[in-house]
This record gives sequence, C-alpha cells and structure tokens, in this order.
Amino acid sequence: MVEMIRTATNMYNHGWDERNGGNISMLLDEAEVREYLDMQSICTLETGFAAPELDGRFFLVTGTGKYFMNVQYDPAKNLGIVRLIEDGTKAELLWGYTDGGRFTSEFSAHMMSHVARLVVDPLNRVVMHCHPGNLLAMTYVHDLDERAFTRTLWQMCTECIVVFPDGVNVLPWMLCGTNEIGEATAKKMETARLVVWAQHGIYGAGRDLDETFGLIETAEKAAEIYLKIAHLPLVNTITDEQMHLLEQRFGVKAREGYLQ
Ligand code: 2HA
Ligand code: ZN
Repeated sequence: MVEMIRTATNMYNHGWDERNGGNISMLLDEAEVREYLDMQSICTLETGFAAPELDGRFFLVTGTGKYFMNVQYDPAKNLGIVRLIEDGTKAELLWGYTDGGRFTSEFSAHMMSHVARLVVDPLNRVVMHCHPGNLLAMTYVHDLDERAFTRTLWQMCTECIVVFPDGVNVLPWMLCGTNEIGEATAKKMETARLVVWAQHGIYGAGRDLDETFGLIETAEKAAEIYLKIAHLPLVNTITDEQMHLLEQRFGVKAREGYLQ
C-alpha cells in the first residue's frame, strides 16, 4: 500500500498523470490481503467482461475519475481492493472507494493485460497506465511500426535494449475505456511489457511497482532524447553491432528480427 501511494505520487510528480489521467493495478496475494482485511464484501460491482483466469484473485486498483495527485492524502477514497468472482464478471469490493466510487475505467485493459502477462511471466504483478509527454509526442511524428519505433528508442540511450529487449508494441489510436482496447492491449502484451497507445499514453507491466515504473521511465527518457535530436542532422548512433555487444554483456536477447 505504501509503495502504491509512493508510486502514484511519483508518477504525478513526473507529470505523467494530469488530472484523473492514468491508472495502476497490482495483483495481491490472498495471505497478504487476509493479514489486513476482515474480507467482508462492501458491495459487488459488474466488470463488464469475463476473465475466468483471474477468478478469486485480489487486486489493488486506482479508482475511476480519481487524481493521482490526491492518492497520498486519501488512499481509501482513491484506491480500492477487489476480489474478482464469477469468472471475473463481477468484483467484490473489500476496501476503499469510500465515496462510493469504483475501479478505473480501464479495468478491462488492466485485467486482460494481467491475464496475458501471467502466461508469459507467472511473477507479473503490476499493470500501469499513464500519459508521459515525450512518448506521447513521439507518436505524432514517428512511424508507428513497432520495429521502427522500438529501434529508435533503443538507439536513444545505451540502457534501453537492456531494460526492454522485448521492445515496445504500438496500438493505433482507439477509443479508450472499452473492452476492444482492453483486448487489443492484452494481445500486444503477449510479446512485450510496454504497449504504446498512439496519441494517448503507454501501458507497462512488471513484477513490482518499481520495475514497472522504471520500464516506463526508461522508454520516456529515450523518447525525450529523440525529441531533442529528431530535427537535427544525425551524426552518430548506437549501431546494431554495438547493440549485439550490449546483448552479450548484459545477457539479454533483443526481440527476434529487430537487429541486423
Ligand atoms: O482515466 O488515463 O485512459 C484515465 C485514463 C484513461
Ligand atoms: Zn489514459
């Protein structure tokens, strides 16, 4: 909980979550939840989708319409703990949303992304969405082809290929808050932990809040460098040969076919 508050505050302070922008969900262990809660259901909410893989699982989730800026001052109003029931078509509220609120409007994208990432990595716990300015800006001026987008980011900072060797997947502009964008995001999450929503923001997934934050932070830094240099004549870059040296040195494998 403390980490959740710190992360939401940190994301707000980075300018990634203006107003009610952004949302976070974190899978909790049942034992962890039982330690703090009496497990009484406050109310049952319809999710609007099915996710049988997550039946009975517990999540700490930011609330819809809530401001990341305020999470630190009133966590019980701005966050909630829910248990998915009835094949994920319903969620029991166990704690939080004290003003009668509910989970984020992007709950389907979050839950479907959890399903997709847990298949790839059973230790995945966190899905995070936000609106970082440089990545967002990049989607207006850069080719949205995933290989091209990823390669540009990798070339902007040496550590990028080490931090996200699986690259960045990209969705074209789609209506947010729908099951369609949720399904499309989850599909993209099968092959990468970062999914850009063109002209909107980014989704990240990871084993804990710091790792997921760091993933987005690294991609955002690379996008910042790109915007600083995109209009200037390019004199130097990180070559594919050098990328291969990074792969060897750090024991990572770049996404198949992304390097020459
Ligand atoms: O609710 O970021 O995508 C805030 C959002 C929606
Ligand atoms: Zn958003």
